[in-house]
Amino acid sequence: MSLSRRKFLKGLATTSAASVIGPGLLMQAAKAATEQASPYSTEGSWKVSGSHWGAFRAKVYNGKVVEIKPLEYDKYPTDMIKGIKGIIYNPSRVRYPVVRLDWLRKHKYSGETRGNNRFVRVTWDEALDLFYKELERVQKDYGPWALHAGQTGWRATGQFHSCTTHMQRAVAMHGNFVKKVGDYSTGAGQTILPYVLGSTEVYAQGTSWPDILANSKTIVLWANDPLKNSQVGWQCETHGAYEYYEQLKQKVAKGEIRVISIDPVRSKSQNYLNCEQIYVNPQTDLPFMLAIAHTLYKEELYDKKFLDTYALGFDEFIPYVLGNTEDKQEKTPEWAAPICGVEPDKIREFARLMAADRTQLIFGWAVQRQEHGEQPYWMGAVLAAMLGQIGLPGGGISYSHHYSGVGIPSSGASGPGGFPRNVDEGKKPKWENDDFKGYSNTIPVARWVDAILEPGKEIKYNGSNVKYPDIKMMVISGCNPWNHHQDRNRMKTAFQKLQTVVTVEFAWTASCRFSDIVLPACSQFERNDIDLYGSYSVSGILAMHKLVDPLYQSKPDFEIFTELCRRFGRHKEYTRGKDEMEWVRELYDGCREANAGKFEMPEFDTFWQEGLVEFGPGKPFIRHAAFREDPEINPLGTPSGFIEIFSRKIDRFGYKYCKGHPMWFEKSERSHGGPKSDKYPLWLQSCHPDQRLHSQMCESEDYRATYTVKGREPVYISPQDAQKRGIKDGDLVRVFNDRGQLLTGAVISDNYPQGVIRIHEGGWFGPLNEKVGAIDTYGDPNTLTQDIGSSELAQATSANTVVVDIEKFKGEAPPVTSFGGPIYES
Ligand SMILES: Nc1nc2c(c(=O)[nH]1)N[C@H]1C(S)=C(S)[C@@H](COP(=O)(O)OP(=O)(O)OC[C@H]3O[C@@H](n4cnc5c(=O)[nH]c(N)nc54)[C@H](O)[C@@H]3O)O[C@H]1N2
Ligand SMILES: Nc1nc2c(c(=O)[nH]1)N[C@H]1C(S)=C(S)[C@@H](COP(=O)(O)OP(=O)(O)OC[C@H]3O[C@@H](n4cnc5c(=O)[nH]c(N)nc54)[C@H](O)[C@@H]3O)O[C@H]1N2
Ligand SMILES: [Mo]
Repeated sequence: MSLSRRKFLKGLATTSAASVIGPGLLMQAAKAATEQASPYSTEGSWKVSGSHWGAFRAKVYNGKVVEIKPLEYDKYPTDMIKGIKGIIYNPSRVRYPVVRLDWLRKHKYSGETRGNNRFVRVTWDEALDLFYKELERVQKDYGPWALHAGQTGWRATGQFHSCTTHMQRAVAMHGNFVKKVGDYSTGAGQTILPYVLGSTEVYAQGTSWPDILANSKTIVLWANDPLKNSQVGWQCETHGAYEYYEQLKQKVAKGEIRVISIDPVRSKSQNYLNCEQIYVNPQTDLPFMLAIAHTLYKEELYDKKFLDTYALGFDEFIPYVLGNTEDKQEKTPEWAAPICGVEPDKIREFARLMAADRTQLIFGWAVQRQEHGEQPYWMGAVLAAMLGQIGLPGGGISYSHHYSGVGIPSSGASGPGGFPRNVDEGKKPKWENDDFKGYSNTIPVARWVDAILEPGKEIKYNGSNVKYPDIKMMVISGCNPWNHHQDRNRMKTAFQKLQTVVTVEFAWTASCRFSDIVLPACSQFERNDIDLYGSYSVSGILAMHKLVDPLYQSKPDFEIFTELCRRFGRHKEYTRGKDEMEWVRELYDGCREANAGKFEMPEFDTFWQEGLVEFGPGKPFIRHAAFREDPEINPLGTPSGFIEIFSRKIDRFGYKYCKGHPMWFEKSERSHGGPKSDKYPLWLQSCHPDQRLHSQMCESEDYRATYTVKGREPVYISPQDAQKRGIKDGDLVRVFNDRGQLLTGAVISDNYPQGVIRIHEGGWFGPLNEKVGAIDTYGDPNTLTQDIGSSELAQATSANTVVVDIEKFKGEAPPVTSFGGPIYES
């Protein structure tokens, strides 16, 4: 035990008042165990840091990270910890500032060759001068409407270095730009639910797991795979939810709780919990749900009193269920069965089961990442209202329990603040022009490629109109648009129209390939930072020690943007005169102050040495309980204050695909007998990867090798579909539709039903060349997905509305082009 630690603990014993919860630093026993096991005695030093994948100790020897171990606090570390070292050391690192050859040497921005991956090395000063010159030119020749710096994404953890924040502050100090609203995760859900339940729900703390485990008799995992998706967190993940999954598994085994997974696929969670599944055809949850409502209504299993007290619009909705509206179609189980693939009796049985006792519905997000994705979320709330258990422990509805530790009780402590994203108060950008010339200054996040292709076009969005700005330049940081957006060939066409793309990255992703200026950021492991430990649990504050110096010519985003701001004399304002460690210290001290009297925190230096301050166990919480207790005093944030089964507001928008109450709309593409399935019989789901965070860690070579097939991303396929096409496990296959084609390696698995294949999102796009239509050599599912809005309401991504076919690849396979960085030209 270090001297300072001993002193600190001693001090604590004498000073801490009874009402004050003492800080838990790293548990002593656990720490002693690691000390014995090796860390502190062997050569090299051990440092604490954290990531989306969890907190860890890294052994640094001779300036190199040689070993990474999960922090002892983390009882359920993810396997992905093994991939972290490879994020630092891999051939795809962005090493030097580079500029695209044709953009630099030819005229008119050479959009036609953007993506050919040919780059020229330049000095930092040359690169930053060019970047600055382009910002100036765009503001001067056009205006703020021509610059899009608004795409955001999963960046790295760390409150100070959060790179999108750095980019957006620096660019905003220079001039205004086009921003985005919403995100790819929950675009449809977060737009519809405020009308229905009064908040986005998707990012809300949910009912505590202990209350669910103690009270639920049935848990419905609706399109939800928490075991897979809780491995990562928005901030450093504690993996505390896995303790509850373990308890749930035991309760399932003992028959105390029934868990039912509503999913076309046998998920990782289902396999782990050994629970039941109701198989539904992809994208047909609505007919299934309407038939459940029909059963609840006809069999009088619904809670009339709850609906009367807490909800509005049931009377306007139920005629649709009964077939007394325009479509004259009664939504019986017999009607639903051929569409959704669930037998009528099974639908009735499930409706009765949910109504019989305490039932907790827990939705995942993929089901709203599809065309008309607003509907299943709205309909989920309607079913929960009919069951009448909203606001009860272990009952009602959740849309967030698979995300970043939602459901782990929150400590109630305050987390640290961050680096400011905006121009300081009272200050104006260098270019003050905020005239967007009639274009919208904010666009729905997933519609930016539309904007590039059709500037000036007007679309409907959430009760208003959006007029697409004429984007000429993009600045990208902390996200990988060539991962997150849909329809690569359409993106290629759009990018040919852009004049300038600047990307700040440490990994040479496809977004770098399709850029003109690429600036090498260092990774999070090459700088000091501070993070909240547990996004929702607020379990503690974590130090993120710099492990090694920035590799090659890379720099922290903070330094890059300080240097950009220096070019227009605003660097001091940008940094506020503080360096990295001064910022980290200030964020810690601010947090310490905010928690004073409630959660005692040690001095910064002690914290920094120890690595973690724990806040102790959290307090239980029941979602919607206050509303249930008194809906007059604690109304929901909906226009009426009640649950809106019918929304007058949405009804008045007059939209075609989002009307006054939830409805079933056929999709533009659907497997299992739906549109286009005769040509392309397979549904492609692009779920979130089990062994990555989106595209992050795909560059990690040894770890990637643990799941690739013949060096390509796996495609999961049912034995029946494989057999029909003569595909064997491990074969190289081509997946294709009218939008594109890609190569992947087949993994045959009976977790998948006929007609369903999966390629995880985040596989690095590896086009054979920059031309529209070229095959993707690695397996990025967005080569095949559709780029359409969910509806006029949310205009969200519809990544899961796509059909494809697959065949065994014959002939000589092209090499994978995704990795290894640019081709350097002189
Ligand atoms: N088909 C399909 N598409 C999808 C989805 C799907 O389900 N299916 N899911 C969607 C969803 S929900 C999401 S959230 C998005 C995710 O899309 P993104 O958030 O765009 O994906 P990431 O791979 O996390 O991209 C983050 C990038 O930031 C870089 N980065 C990390 N740290 C730093 C840093 O400190 N400095 C700098 N300069 N760069 C850094 C990483 O190297 C990485 O390239 O994808 C969406 N796209
Ligand atoms: N390991 C890991 N975890 C992550 C992430 C990651 O990249 N890796 N990303 C994080 C982020 S940013 C997000 S947004 C979340 C994403 O969280 P989600 O969007 O909930 O996750 P997915 O894995 O895409 O899908 C969950 C389940 O939905 C099912 N499903 C898909 N379509 C349908 C349908 O039409 N009907 C029904 N009933 N089921 C369907 C799938 O088969 C799958 O089992 O995950 C987070 N967690
Ligand atoms: Mo997401």
